[in-house]
Amino acid sequence: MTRLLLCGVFKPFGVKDDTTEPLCTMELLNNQVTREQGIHSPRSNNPSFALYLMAENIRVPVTVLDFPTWEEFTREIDSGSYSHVGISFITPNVIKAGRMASYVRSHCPNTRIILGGHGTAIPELRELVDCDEICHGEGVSWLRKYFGEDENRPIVHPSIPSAINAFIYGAPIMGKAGIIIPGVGCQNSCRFCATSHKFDRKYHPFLRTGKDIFAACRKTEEELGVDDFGLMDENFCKDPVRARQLLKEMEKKGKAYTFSTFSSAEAITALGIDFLLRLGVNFLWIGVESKADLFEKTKGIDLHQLIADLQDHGISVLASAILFLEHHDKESIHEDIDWAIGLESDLLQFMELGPTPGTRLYKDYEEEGKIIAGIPWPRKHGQDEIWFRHPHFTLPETAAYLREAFIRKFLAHGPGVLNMAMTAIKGYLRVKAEVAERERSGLKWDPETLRYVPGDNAGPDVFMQMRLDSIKGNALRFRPALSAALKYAPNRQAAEKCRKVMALYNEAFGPMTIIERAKSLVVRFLAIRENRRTRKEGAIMRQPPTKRIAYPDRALKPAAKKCAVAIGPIVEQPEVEATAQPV
Ligand code: B12
Ligand code: SF4
Repeated sequence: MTRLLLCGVFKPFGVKDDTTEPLCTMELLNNQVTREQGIHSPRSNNPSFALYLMAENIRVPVTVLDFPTWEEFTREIDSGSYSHVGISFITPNVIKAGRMASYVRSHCPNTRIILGGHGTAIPELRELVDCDEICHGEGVSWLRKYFGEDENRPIVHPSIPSAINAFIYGAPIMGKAGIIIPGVGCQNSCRFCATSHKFDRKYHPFLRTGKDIFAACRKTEEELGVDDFGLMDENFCKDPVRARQLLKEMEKKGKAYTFSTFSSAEAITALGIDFLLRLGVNFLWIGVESKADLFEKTKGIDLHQLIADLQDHGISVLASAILFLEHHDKESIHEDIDWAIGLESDLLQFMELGPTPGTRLYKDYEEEGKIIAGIPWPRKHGQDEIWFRHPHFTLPETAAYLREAFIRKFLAHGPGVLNMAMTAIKGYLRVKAEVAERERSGLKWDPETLRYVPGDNAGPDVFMQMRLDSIKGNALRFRPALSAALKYAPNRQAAEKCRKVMALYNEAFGPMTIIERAKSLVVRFLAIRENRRTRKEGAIMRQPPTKRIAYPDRALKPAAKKCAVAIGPIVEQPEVEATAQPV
């Protein structure tokens, strides 16, 4: 009988062994964004979204095994239950994928091995990983075709949390968000971009309309009880029609969901801040890359102004910049680092230029003989040393530039979490005043021009009043963390900023309630523990918990037919319990 195991690669991540590297942990903020911020760095893992999306959308019985230990993986294989094993991996994890495939081959020789994910771009993949099939692109349609199913069936969106295992100052983060995956790929086709090239420099939508996205949000809200979502889309604002439909749908149904997403500067500018705010965007990741206007997406845009405007309206910005670009020498790299810090985004990611297979950059560098042979794949992850010949930098010195850049940002602007609190509270006060002013002067929202225009009997803006509640809720999430931010402030500037933020909270909401004070005390107490542990152990390593879900045989059930986001039943089998955290 056909039965598929879909799994990610085995943990642990981010340790020094022959399959992974210390700066390749399974964490976004702590590893790549709030790196070097110590106890101030928020911690979390993200589920491997692709596994759940694919499992939900094929009819053969599937089991998802996310973040297994080696023992959990081999136990699953030893059960002999699977005719097919699909392994999802990115390039730095190819050795792990290879080991898993060898185990399957030697213990279950009749099982077919399918590889998918970004790691499939590795040119010599078949030498490194024993396999039968490779899916180079989008996995849902590939698996449907492979198992002889209808490729064009509507997508069933899975209900999954955006992050798990989340902590701040050692305290568990209570507020939860769901993840929505509108599509994969991006048509902007920046030369270095792995995700754009993986999907043939095209956008591949799963949720084609705003209504589809809204339905996915509703489903996730019902199943997980969340109203805040990460929109896992490389460039969400690039499809303004769909974004407008989503707002229309939310207004019609009286739902003021909130969103974090990725978008390029030109697409954000085209939609405008009034629109984004009304839509509920409270966090934007913008690739600013470099002050040398190298990319179409930032050409002619005043990024400093754009980021300040977004922040003034309560939208936190994570800007990302690339180091070791071709024009960088020992002087200009510092100019670029200073420029990126000078944008004053809440959070700032520095990544090294990484020629990854499949991209135009890789092809050019390969032809020019710039890729250095013999560097193991696990080392090519972007947070340590570069792996190509740069005219001005030796490999070993590159890691220090990156570390320095993170430290400079931290010392200049303080903890990322404090910056986000500042944006949230300033934004709340500003938006509240703007809504009141518009109501006084009779302005109303015009969905055509995406502006506020004079209107007859405009009356109260009911949707923006709801939105204000969500902005307030977002701001209040940070309040209990502020006293820990103050206690461990890295310098006087950061401490002053923290006091200023606390004063703004008092101005907006009055003194802390008893519950807020209790929460704040708990965070302070847990922060002491976290701080002691950090001092004793150096960096605290948190591994993601294992998740195992068996999906039923949907071939026996009628196809979901109502709408693009059809809801299929998930039978959650007993999970392999979260393995003990190596804390
Ligand atoms: C979420 C995320 C993470 C999470 C981890 C999530 C996880 N559980 O693995 C965090 C933040 C921890 C993270 C960390 C890192 N990440 Co990351 N991450 C992403 C991100 C933003 C989204 C991935 C995602 O879910 N996409 C949505 C799903 C639906 O798309 P997908 O994964 O591509 O899957 C589709 C296909 O690839 C295919 N498919 C995938 N698997 C399989 C399996 C089978 C069997 C089949 C048939 C098909 C198939 O079908 C899917 C549906 O179409 C991507 C960028 C992006 N937008 O994709 C980067 C990305 C994957 N990350 C990347 C990198 C480099 C890293 C780090 C190495 C960075 C670092 N130095 O810290 C670390 C490595 C962590 C580790 N130890 O493994 C690179 C990978 C480049 C490459 N060539 O491999 C990407 C592409 C970013 C980039 N543009 O450079 N990451
Ligand atoms: S805009 Fe962003 S996602 Fe799109 S191609 Fe450029 S770097 Fe990639």
